[in-house]
Amino acid sequence: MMQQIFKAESFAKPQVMGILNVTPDSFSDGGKFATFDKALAQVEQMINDGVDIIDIGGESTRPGAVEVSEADELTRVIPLLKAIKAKFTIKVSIDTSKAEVMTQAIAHGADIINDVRALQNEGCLAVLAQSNVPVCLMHMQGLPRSMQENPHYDEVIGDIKQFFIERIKVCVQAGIKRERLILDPGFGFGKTLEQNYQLLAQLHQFGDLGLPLLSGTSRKSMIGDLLARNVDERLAGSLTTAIIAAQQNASIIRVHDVKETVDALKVLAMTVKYQ
Ligand code: 7PM
Repeated sequence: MMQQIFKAESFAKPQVMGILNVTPDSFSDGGKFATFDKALAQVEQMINDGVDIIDIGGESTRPGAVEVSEADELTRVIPLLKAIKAKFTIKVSIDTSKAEVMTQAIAHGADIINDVRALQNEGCLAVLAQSNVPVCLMHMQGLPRSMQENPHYDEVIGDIKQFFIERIKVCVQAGIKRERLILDPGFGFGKTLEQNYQLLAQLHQFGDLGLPLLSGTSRKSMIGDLLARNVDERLAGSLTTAIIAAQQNASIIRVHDVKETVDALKVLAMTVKYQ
């Protein structure tokens, strides 16, 4: 097993996706980048730090969160997407579950649609079928409001793999090419601490689906609860999870701390040729 994970040709350096949260209640940036100019400055900083993709999220999906209206999400996301595309040359991913937000995002040059609801909301499959944009299908058990109350799986890896197989089938039937899909087990979305770490340890098991994997653990409770650290004290834990995911062939690592993650992944990449 280890042999397979660490074989040099089995993984290239993953892409770093930098989180730009534009919701005022964003849990770890605390509304720091609430204004437009500050968001653009944050994008420029992430680009200088070596980011590959900027992920813009207009809807807070934090456990216990309430829903954001379509109008609010459009107002938060679309002008920012337009400004980033006008000012910089960088890939942008839009974190949304709403068909209308997806439509407008694609029309304004979004490079990836990142959907924590895996295109299960009304109209989403049809919107994506009419485009050629890659889409990240994330697994979530339950809904943000209550998903952490009592997560249950027969077998966490097997259950999530079944979910992916089903969503891949539905997407392909709707006219979304398989090659456009990215899979994400959804750390923290209806999983206990133990389940999150089992998923992280066994991420490579999703490799047989033959699609790129995205891993998003940055500053999450699985780190904070294990270490008893506040959100501003989770960097070491976050970097460790990024490396563990990268060693198992994750294609995209979604993070808050771009500079530090890029450094950590460069150190890892330097060892790959000797494995
Ligand atoms: C508050 C708490 C705000 C938690 C935001 C979050 C993922 C994602 C999020 C993920 C993909 C965060 C989460 N997490 N999209 N969006 N994968 N694909 O920690 O793990 O950023 S929101």
